[in-house]
Amino acid sequence: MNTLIQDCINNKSSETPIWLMRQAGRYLPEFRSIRKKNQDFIKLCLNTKLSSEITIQPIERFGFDAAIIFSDILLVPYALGQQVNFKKNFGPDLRKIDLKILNNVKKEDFLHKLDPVYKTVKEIKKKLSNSNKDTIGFVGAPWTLLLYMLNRKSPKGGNFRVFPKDKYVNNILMKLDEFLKIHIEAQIESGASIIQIFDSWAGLLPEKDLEYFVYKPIKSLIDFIRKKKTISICFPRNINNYKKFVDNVKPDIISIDYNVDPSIIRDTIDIPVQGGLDPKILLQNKEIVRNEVTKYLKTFDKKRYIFNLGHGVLPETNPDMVRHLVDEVRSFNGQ
Ligand code: 1CP
Repeated sequence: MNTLIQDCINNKSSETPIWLMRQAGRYLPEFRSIRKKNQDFIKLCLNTKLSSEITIQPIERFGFDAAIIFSDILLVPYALGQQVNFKKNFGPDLRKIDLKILNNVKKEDFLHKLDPVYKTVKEIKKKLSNSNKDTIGFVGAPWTLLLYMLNRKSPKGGNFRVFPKDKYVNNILMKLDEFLKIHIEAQIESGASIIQIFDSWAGLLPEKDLEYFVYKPIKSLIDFIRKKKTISICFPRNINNYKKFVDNVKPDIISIDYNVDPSIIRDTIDIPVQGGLDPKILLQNKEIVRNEVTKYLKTFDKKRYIFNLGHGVLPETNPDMVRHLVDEVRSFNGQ
């Protein structure tokens, strides 16, 4: 069975699919109740039973057209031997990288550490097998991972420094290229029908550094995903020039943030587009949500557009507003 997203990007359906970044997460009471009993976030991601349950929660509640695996981009640094903790009211807290450890990680050990994630992908694929919904696997882009690995905490609020393009940085980028491909391949073999690449911090880089840190490393992953005959989505958040990114990297689908004017994207980019709506809109009233949803849907006019946000659902979002959002998109489909 074709999925709705496949039909949409191949122009075989005028129905707009919808799923949301961070659709499985803290805004859902059913997630919070599991999270409360599982303080260790990495352990929770590596608990196949619970992570499968969390992945399916938003599908059961809202009927989204795709399930994104409940896991995290920082499981890759973790599986590469760097200690990662998620601290309350702080976010990720990483120990210093040890190049000796990083350069000696074996593929089998990496795959063994992340095996529960691949089992979750298999579970979700099985659950969705009789539906037209996609199973989305994902990775963090090399730049965003490098930033967390070297900065050792979130770069939020300008809390980071610029790195030289030296041997040390190149060594880490090479390792990331190698192991991100291993992680992508294992997710595809377990049943992921789409791979999304999150470059959440691409917008921190000056134009002159994009080729080295963003275009080249992501292109390498995209070419790999294409060889595996799997759909790729890229989310280079907050970059200034999406057209240049698409021309250089050539993903199947481009996911846009909320700072870019969607009509400029429509007029300059000719691959399928995803996302855009500011997640803060979901904190407003229903009329504002309707107006904003209509803006995006009218701009793309049912043409190879996947509804999503311009970043993840905020934890303070009322699930009733997400229900309203889904209903608005579905009712527009019927017009
Ligand atoms: O309860 C909690 O405190 C956990 C919050 C949480 C959740 C629900 C984190 C910690 N990660 C996740 C899940 C997650 N993360 C998913 C799967 C669920 C889904 O999308 O429905 C995915 C795809 C991610 C990806 C992710 N993790 C990104 C890329 C997307 C983005 O939001 O920009 C990034 C940057 C991370 C790092 C991360 N994970 C968690 C935190 C607090 C952070 C740091 C964010 C920051 O630096 O501000």
